[in-house]
Amino acid sequence: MTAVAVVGSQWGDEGKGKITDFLSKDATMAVRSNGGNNAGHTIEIDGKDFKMRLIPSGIFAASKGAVIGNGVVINPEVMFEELDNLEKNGIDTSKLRISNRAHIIMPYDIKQDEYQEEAKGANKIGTTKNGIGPTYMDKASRIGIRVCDLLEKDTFEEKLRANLKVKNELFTKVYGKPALKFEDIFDKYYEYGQKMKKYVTDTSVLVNDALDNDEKVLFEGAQGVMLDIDEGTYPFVTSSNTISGGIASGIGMGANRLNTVIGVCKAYTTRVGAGPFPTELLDEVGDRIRETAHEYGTVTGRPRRVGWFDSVALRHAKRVAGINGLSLNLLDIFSGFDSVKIATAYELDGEKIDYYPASLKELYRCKPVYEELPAWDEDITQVKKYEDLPENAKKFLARIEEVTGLPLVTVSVGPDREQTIVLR
Ligand code: 2SA
Ligand code: MG
Repeated sequence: MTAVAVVGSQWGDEGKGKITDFLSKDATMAVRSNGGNNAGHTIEIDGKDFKMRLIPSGIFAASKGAVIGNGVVINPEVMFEELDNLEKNGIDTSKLRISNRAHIIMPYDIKQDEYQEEAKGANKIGTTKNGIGPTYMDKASRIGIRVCDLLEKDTFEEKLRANLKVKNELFTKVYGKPALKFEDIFDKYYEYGQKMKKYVTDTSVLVNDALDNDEKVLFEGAQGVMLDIDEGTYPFVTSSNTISGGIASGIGMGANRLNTVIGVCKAYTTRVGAGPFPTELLDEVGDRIRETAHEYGTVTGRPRRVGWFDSVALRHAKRVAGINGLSLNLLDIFSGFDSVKIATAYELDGEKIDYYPASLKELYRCKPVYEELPAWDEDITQVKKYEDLPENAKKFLARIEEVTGLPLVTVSVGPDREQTIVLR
């Protein structure tokens, strides 16, 4: 397999870092193609934790390059912080490559994210407030500032002046907030561009060349399919395509390039921020999962919403993202539970359905149809082989494969690299 993609198959935070780390060992290139610093996972290297938000985590292993593709939105400040931290710890960052077509998250985008959310009141999306949405808005309205623009002083000046006029009008007149000053942004961001220069190239050429040479390229998805701008629970989604189709456009390659799309999921489901969540548990079972698995945001510490495994959502994710293998995390959480549930269908207005409705109103009326399976008492955190799992754990996994129609590739029984059962 030369082109392998890892995508979140739920609402993000599925633990993509672990399988990514696992697969990057024999990849020559690691690529990010969507999102920005709204993503993030922690990678442990030689006993040190590295929080990766923007730079592909394959920077540690991929021999030929870690690529930030054109579909990514870049906050230069965050990127250089990340780079500095890596360098301070002796990690070689010279292999980083940044697309000249990627868009820059500007200070006004971060402000706009904040003001928009504030103005929504009770209807907040619950964004990460990193300016992701407004930057993709700028891109779609064709006023975005790309990496290549940052490198041309006159182009950058012209675009920044024009954009500030529009944004400041919005900030002062609609939101009643202060205007941003050209002088506070221009030099700083031009400097970022100069610092960035040595990494900048046409990354589409790099990635396509690697694939032409039959090298193994790992595509690192951010967020999850259910947060996809087109196929997720719109408008409670992020602003990029998190499905595998987003990889083709986010890197500049053919959609026929990908061989394998691994969907990462948990043995249950979580969601951060607002929006429909049919299998959500608002009871002590949900609290128990949250506490046992420590389901709190890594950056904000926000408690994550928790629910049972939802095969309706997962089958939707499988279809829209072309997932052909499943990597399941956190199976160990259910040790000591009496039983576990899997949603196999929904009931909508008294009728059983097996598709994921587009209408939010319908989604809010959906009641999951559950199948209940007995759990197990044994601690499974030291299990290395599938055969050694308790019978009920095996039955649970077999049922997940049946209801999703997907083969399990790995099952994780703990956070450590070694606590991974490889099935295929
Ligand atoms: P935004 O900031 O515009 O993207 O927010 C829009 C919605 O998307 C949700 N969102 C997320 N939810 C869970 N995890 C996220 N990122 C993971 C992390 C990384 C990952 O650990 O930070 O899994 O790739 C993420 N990013 C955005 C957000 O809560 C809003 O509901
Ligand atoms: Mg996370």
